[in-house]
This record gives sequence, C-alpha cells and structure tokens, in this order.
Amino acid sequence: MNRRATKAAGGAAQAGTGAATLHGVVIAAHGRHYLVAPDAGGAPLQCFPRGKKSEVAVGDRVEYQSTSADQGVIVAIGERRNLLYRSDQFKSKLFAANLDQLLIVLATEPHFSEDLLGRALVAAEANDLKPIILLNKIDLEAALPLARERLERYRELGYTVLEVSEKKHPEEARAILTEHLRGHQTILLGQSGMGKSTLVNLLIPDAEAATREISTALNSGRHTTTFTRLYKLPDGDHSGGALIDSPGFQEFGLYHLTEGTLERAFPEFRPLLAHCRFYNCHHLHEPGCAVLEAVEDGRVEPERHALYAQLVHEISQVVR
Ligand SMILES: Nc1nc2c(ncn2[C@@H]2O[C@H](COP(=O)(O)OP(=O)(O)OP(=O)(O)O)[C@@H](O)[C@H]2O)c(=O)[nH]1
Ligand SMILES: [Mg+2]
Ligand SMILES: [Zn+2]
Repeated sequence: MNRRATKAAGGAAQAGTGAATLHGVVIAAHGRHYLVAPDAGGAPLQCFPRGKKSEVAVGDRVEYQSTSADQGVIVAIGERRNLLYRSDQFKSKLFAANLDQLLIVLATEPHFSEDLLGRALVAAEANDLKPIILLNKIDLEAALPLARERLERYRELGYTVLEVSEKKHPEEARAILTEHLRGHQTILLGQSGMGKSTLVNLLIPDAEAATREISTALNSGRHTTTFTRLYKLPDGDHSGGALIDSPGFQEFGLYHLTEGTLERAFPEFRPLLAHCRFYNCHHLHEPGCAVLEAVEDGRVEPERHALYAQLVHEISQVVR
C-alpha cells in the first residue's frame, strides 16, 4: 500500500485519479465519520463516504482510497448478508451490517422496557439473527425477582435468557458470555446504563484504550456510548467473532417491516397462521382468526398480541 503516492495524486475523492482501491471493514460510525480497519493490517483510517448520503454501517466491507496517511474515502460498499436498522415514518438509522446474533442487554436496574425488548426480538426474527437475552446486574438482589418474572414469558417462547453480574462476578460472566459469543458477529443492543460497554470491556482486553482513542478521533468523550464500534474478540482459539457496542436507545421503530414479516416474527403465531379462516387475515379483528382464538384461550399472551397490533398500526402509517 502506497499512501504517499495516493496523496501525491491529490484527489483520490474524485474518480479516475488512479488511486489504488483498498479493502477494509468499517469498525466505527459516528454521523458521517467512519473508521475503516484495513484488510492489510495497520491502524484504522478515518473515512468519509463519497457522495452526500451516508449509508455505510459498522460491519460493512468496503472499498476505499486513502487520501492521506490516516484518512480515506469510501468508494463502494460490499454485498451485505444483512443490515439491522430502525426506522420511523421519516428516517431510518443503521445499527450494523453482516451480523449473526443480537444480544439484548437488560439489567435488574434500571427497569428495562418490555416494549423495546419485544421490538428487538422482532428485529432479530425479521433478519434471521439469533437473539440472546442477557439479564445483567443480578447482584442487585432486591430487583432480581421481578426482572426474572418479567423474563419468564420469553424463556417459555424458547429464547435463550442468560443471567450475569458483569461487575460482581466478572469471571463467571466472562465464561458464560464467551461460550455464546465466540465465533459470531454479535451486536449489543439495549437501553442506556444496562452494561453493554462494561460487557465489551470484560471480553476485549484493550477495548477501553481503543474507545478512548476513537472518542478523541470522533470528538466525543462522555462515559455513555455515543457511537457504534466493532471489536474483534480475542482469537486465542482461532474461532474469530466480534462484538459491536452501540449507544443506548429509547425508541425502536420498525416502520420498514411488512405485515408478512411481522406475523412470522412472533414465533408463537407461526403454527397458527395456516389456520385462520381468511388467507389474508391481519389477526386483528377477523372472524375465525386462529391467533385471536389463541389469545382468547391463553395460548398467546395478550401483551405479545398487543405489540403485534401496535407494530401493524405503525407500518400502516407509512406511505409506500
Ligand atoms: N451493580 C452492577 N452495576 C453494573 C454491572 N454491570 C455494569 N454496571 C454499571 O452500570 C453502569 C452502566 O454501564 P455501561 O456498561 O456504561 O452501560 P451501557 O449499556 O454501555 O450504557 P450506554 O453506553 O449509555 O448505552 C456503569 O456504572 C457500570 O459500572 C453489574 O453487574 N452490577
Ligand atoms: Mg455504552
Ligand atoms: Zn388471523
């Protein structure tokens, strides 16, 4: 790689200047600023996407051209296996691309939102990602029974629910998490203060230093996470894998999903769908609806159906 020659070319941002096209992975995103780790190794470069609209996500494989020793321009995004994002009526916000798993990080305290948990599960199902639910801070014993009780429903649905105390029992937590995370590309999602970054620091030896470095590069520096960042898991056993830390969020709009995707994103609905009287049943008010019958006799939880109905309502607000 000859960065100096590229710089001398004086305009890698314009096409056809003869700048070498290099390959890398996007490891951090903050607005229109990205950090790209070169495939060839070496320090990450600060990159901007070519063109006005930035649609690059952490985890993307990209082609870039370097414009100086530590800067570059992204010229192409590689094909994605998947792209996780949230959306409202007006805009969408990318989480990350090329994922295997979604780790939903909850805590005994602060009180977690079941609405956000339900939406994260739907997002995982809709993207064919394995969801794992993590209950952290089980050392806070006063709040533990209620948190466990609220998660029972999700265990019954067949979801994996793990319990740890990242702070009080870090060794145990590390063993449990390593078993589920090694070899996979996993994004950590959750509200602020649940322990996502603490988890990353527990599993990635030099994460804290890397975070500080990037905070400086991207002009942020607060304790709470303000940008999405990918960390490679220690590769002692060559299993590979990476963790993606993301800022805590309060809203998880799924306006981009279709009704067909939504109904199948509820695993307890799936065996019922073929038994509705109408083939195009919306499972909201229709007579002979197998889902509504299951809600009626307790096989489907009313709260889960209410989330489905709310999501259907939201997607109906979008002018397609
Ligand atoms: N009691 C207790 N506190 C914990 C535990 N794990 C993390 N914390 C604390 O919870 C607070 C929030 O942790 P973070 O890891 O910064 O949370 P986060 O999910 O990254 O939050 P955002 O970056 O704002 O989204 C910190 O003060 C941690 O020290 C735990 O197992 N027990
Ligand atoms: Mg954080
Ligand atoms: Zn139905």
